[in-house]
Amino acid sequence: MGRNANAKSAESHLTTPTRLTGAEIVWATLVGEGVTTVFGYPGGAILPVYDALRKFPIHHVLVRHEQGAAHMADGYSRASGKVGVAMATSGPGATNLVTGIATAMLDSIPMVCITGNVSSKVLGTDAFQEVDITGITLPVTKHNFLVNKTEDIAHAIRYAFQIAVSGRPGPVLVDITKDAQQGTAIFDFEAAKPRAYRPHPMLHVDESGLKHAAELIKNAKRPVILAGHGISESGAMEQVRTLAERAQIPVALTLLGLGSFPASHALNMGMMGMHGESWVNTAIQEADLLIACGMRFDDRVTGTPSTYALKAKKIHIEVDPAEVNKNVKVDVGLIGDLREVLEELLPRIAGRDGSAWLKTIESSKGAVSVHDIKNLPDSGHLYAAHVMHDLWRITGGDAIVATDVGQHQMWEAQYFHHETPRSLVTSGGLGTMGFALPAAIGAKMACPDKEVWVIAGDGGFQMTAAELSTIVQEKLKINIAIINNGYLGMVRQWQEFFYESNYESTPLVSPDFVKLADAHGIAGRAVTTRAEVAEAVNEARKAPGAFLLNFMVEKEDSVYPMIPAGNALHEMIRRPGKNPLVESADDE
Ligand SMILES: Cc1ncc(C[n+]2csc(CCOP(=O)(O)OP(=O)(O)O)c2C)c(N)n1
Repeated sequence: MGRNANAKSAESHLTTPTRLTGAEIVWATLVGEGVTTVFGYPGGAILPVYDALRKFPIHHVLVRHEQGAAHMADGYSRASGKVGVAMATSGPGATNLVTGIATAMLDSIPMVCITGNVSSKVLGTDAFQEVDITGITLPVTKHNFLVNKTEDIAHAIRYAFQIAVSGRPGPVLVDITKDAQQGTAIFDFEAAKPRAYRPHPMLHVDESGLKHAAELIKNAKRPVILAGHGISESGAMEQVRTLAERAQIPVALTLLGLGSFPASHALNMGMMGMHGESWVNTAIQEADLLIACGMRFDDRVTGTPSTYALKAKKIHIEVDPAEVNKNVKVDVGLIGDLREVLEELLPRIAGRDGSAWLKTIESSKGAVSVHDIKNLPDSGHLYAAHVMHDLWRITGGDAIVATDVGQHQMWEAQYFHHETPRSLVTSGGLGTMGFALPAAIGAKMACPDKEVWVIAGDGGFQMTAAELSTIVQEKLKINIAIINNGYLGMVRQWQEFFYESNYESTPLVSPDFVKLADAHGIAGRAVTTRAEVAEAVNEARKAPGAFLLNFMVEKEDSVYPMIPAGNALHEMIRRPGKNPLVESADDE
């Protein structure tokens, strides 16, 4: 990411010190930071700010629930690399942001949230719609501010932007009392610049570590690069690719790493972890060296840490020192911006012959196609994998896909092949249902020329479906694919595997989603067979406005492979093995 990618030379930017109200200072500072779009919802404690908006060249997107505003700001950031901005009033407006803030925090998304609060003279008195939002969000923000003086507003907002993008990115909240919004002060954008912010005093590339890492890479026989979200966040795509190609090292990706190394590249093995492919996890377990790039050894990726990659030395390149040796002990920790560290490391890496190891990995793909649902003959049933495959094929992969959380999210990761960074917008760390629809709105606002798809389950879609109105109000061309299996699918799958198929509270009654779309003025259709999928996808793409497809998929299909939580990476459950030439999907 180009850090501070919001920065622009805005003519509208106030360059001479001017007396403004606090509310005006909020917008003037945002304009100065290059913000053009804010997602929010008004209310009494932020009304002075909303009243002042008409004087500033910022587009405000009125959401239907503040959670939507936070996810939109998050999706805006994930798709563009810019800082997303969300706004809400005090009390319930502010608390409604919390899930979205936590979602951004867990995935290191730079975001600034601005909330109004009650006047400073009644702060702490349980005044109407008062909550201690800085207290509430303390554990889920990178930093937050309570501002109760007009003259502090510009500095707090500028500081918030700087913190959001520095080091490991994350969300920052600025809570501004109503009296601070109503007072006046001299606005001086330049003077409000925060002092240099150093995310961590240890943030430099360590010479002996670089030497040690280069030595390990030179001597490795079975190395694997673990590619994480830090690659796109630091803009290190080129550097990772050079490392992989020069030293002929295969690459395994985390969910949030997908797209940061091209899916079609010969060295790309695919996704690792709980629903990663068997050869990827086997390669990690057999590796003698792991080079972890901007990832944090999440438990969905490692399985039980005590069984994880025991034969491998480990190099961890990571911007946040707290992540190094947190979940997995490493041999070399290189702390710093991934792109900068790799630029220092690459001159020390010579060409290597990796052919024997690559051949071993290739041969372990052997029987895998037998387990691939895509290879079963058309039995008349519609499987989510087919939908993902067709969506990928028809769009040529050239779309931003925002997924929700659940089975469909994993099928998307398995069957929609991402070539470019920022093309998959998904909640990895927190796993937030309801994320997809608002995040897609943010992504479309950030990248209006891109084709944008929502892929959501019937459960998660209902959590934020009210944002369909926002799509219509903003006249956005967004395509929506609901993977409708009549269940909270991923939970049902866990019940099937680990709770004797006791489907407690997972069968789901839903509205007719096509009618729901219609009620909002959005066209749509239901799809029940595999044969219809391509035609329906094309119809959606050609439609002038938003379009909703309700894919009625096989109700009790499961995501395979699966490594049960607490197991080692090589202890996986496979799709029951079948010979696709003689057995049909009816036998499932
Ligand atoms: C806000 C929230 N509540 C609960 C969960 C737990 N959860 C994870 S996946 C899932 C089921 C999702 O069902 P659906 O949206 O229909 O998608 P599917 O798995 O069927 O593709 C649930 C309930 C969650 N991740 N987020």
